[in-house]
Amino acid sequence: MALRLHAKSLLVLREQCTKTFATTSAAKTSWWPHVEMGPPDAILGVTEAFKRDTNPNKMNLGVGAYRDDEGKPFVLSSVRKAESIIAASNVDHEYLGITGLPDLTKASAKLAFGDDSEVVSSGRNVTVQGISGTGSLCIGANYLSKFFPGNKTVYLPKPSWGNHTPIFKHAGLDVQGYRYYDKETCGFDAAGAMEDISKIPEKSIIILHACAHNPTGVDPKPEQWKEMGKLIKERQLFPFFDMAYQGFASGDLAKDAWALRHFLDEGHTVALAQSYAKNMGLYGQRVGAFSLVCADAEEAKRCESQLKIIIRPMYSNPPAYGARIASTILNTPELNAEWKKELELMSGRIITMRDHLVANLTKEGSTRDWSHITDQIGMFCFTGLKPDQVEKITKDFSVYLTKDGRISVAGISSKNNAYLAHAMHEVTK
Ligand code: PLA
Repeated sequence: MALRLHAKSLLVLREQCTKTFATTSAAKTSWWPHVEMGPPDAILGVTEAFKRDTNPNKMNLGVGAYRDDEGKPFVLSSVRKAESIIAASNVDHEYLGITGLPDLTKASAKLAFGDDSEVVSSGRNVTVQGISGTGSLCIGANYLSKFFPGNKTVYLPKPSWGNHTPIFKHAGLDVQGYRYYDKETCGFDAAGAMEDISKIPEKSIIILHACAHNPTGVDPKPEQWKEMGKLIKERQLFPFFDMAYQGFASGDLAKDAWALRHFLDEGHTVALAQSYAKNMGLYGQRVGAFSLVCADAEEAKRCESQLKIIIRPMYSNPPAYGARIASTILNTPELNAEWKKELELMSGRIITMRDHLVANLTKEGSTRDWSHITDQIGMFCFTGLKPDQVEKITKDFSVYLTKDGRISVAGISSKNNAYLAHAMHEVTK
């Protein structure tokens, strides 16, 4: 059946091509008559629509990009200072090695696993620079596709970041899910998650959001992480942590890495994707890292050699500038201290915006329970707005968010918080 269909579509394609090539000699050759218009991206497409809107009150709560309280993009002062240091140091523009800037990858491993981590001191990790979080996930996905010895299926929390599915599918892995979010409580569905995880076929891959789960803003509590860790061990699953928001959830880098470090303490060997987009505000610089924690240093060396073979044909070697900024901040004590304060400032402003939003909704006279807005953590809030309410709030108030009802709290300011509350109340009352 599938074969017949395939043969039929090939026939149509051949007819279309013949038509194209049979046109007058002056006509441009078309190779792509069969290429259909694709849908806009679920997250970045929201920004495109926002840009087209002329309403002066418009709000972009789609993509997770931090704004200051004036609603402006925010460049960290630690980043500015790192840039001055780099400018003054007269660096050249030679290629980095395939695995990136060593000062960055070493510091990234310590940032994730801890300064006194046994993993780092024993050399059990291989850490390579990646093109931000997405590119680091892609390196991991391609590595697993090629070398994972078990069931090449990735289990994602339901829901997960929208780009996870295509990243793993494009690498040739199967994608399935496990229960995670409870719509009734707007919280973690612990019982559902544990039940589903306990049924995942042995030796599969499980994706865990290290902190500040996207899109729900709902993280398991330490006790629940411990239970998940045990189950994952029992099922012999391979945990792949996506840590795109370290420091952005609680403002504390170590606290946000707790779950990952707990898994390591329990003897799990894991994969990890890190991003400096959010916590250093280096969105467009595309700085990140991919790590594999192995059984020993010798295994790590072998895996590193294969990661290089995967990276080389994709983009040869990673970009240097953003890597130098992140590395300078991580490796210069004064800048590091300043960065930590700025993380507290950013995560603190987000928490304040959550509090104000709930207060403003109450002022509007909303009688709904909005406590999940303050219970959830990190950049995003899963508001519970239904697709028709999302459509209405965008159409009537120029408030842009993703269809699943997720808002980037980092995009709200003191100035437009009340406007958002008003709009949310109008579409939900
Ligand atoms: N992993 C998760 C869970 C993410 O939310 C994001 C970004 C990434 C990885 C990758 O980010 P990076 O490649 O920029 O480092 N999610 C954003 C942006 C903030 C996006 O969709 O690209 C979001 O709005 O969901």
